[in-house]
Amino acid sequence: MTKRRQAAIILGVTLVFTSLAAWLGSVYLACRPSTTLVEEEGDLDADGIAERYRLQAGQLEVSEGDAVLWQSPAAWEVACFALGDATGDGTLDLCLSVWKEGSYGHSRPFWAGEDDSAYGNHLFVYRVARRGLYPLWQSSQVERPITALTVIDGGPPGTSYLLIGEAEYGWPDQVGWHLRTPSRTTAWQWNGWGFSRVQ
Ligand SMILES: [Ca+2]
Ligand SMILES: [Ca+2]
Repeated sequence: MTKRRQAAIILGVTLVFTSLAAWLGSVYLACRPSTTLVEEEGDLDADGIAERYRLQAGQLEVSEGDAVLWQSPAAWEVACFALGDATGDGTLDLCLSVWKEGSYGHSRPFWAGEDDSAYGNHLFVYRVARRGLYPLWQSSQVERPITALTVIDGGPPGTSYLLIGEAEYGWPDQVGWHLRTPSRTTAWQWNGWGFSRVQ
C-alpha cells in the first residue's frame, strides 16, 4: 500500500470518528432494552443468505430462512447490537451490549474465585458460522455502561474499530440501571485477545 493511500485511509477513518462521535452524543441512552423492534440483516456466515437479527424487549433472535440459529438467554437483557468486522480479520462479527448478573456464568475461569453476582453491563462478540453462533470474546462487567455501539469496518487490516458511547453507572432499579450523563465517546481496536482503547 502506498503512503498516499495509507494517509487517505487514516484521514477517512478520522473523519468517520468525528462525525460518528457527534452522532453518538445525540443518541444517548439509545442502547437500552426497549419494546421497540430493532431489525437488521447481514450475511455474517458468508453463505450467500442473509440472516435476520431481531431485537425486542431485551431478547435477540438470529434466524436464516425459516431456521432460528440462536436466541439470547432469557436471563440476559440485550440492550443493542452491531454487525461488522470488529476484529479486523475480514469476517463479520456480531457485537452485543448485554445486561446480566455475574461476570462469568458457566465459563468462570478457575482463577476468578467465586462468581460475582453483580448486575452490570457486558460487551460480547460472536462469530456466525455453520448455522450457529459461537462466542469469540466476552467481557466481564465493563467499567462504564455502553450507551451506543457501532462497528467501523475500515476494510484493510488495522482499520476496523469499535466506537462506544459510555456513561457511568448511576443507581439500580427494577428495570436495570439509571445511567449518569455520558462523559465520553471512545474508539477501540482488536488486539488479538481483547479490545484496546485507541481514542
Ligand atoms: Ca448467512
Ligand atoms: Ca471479524
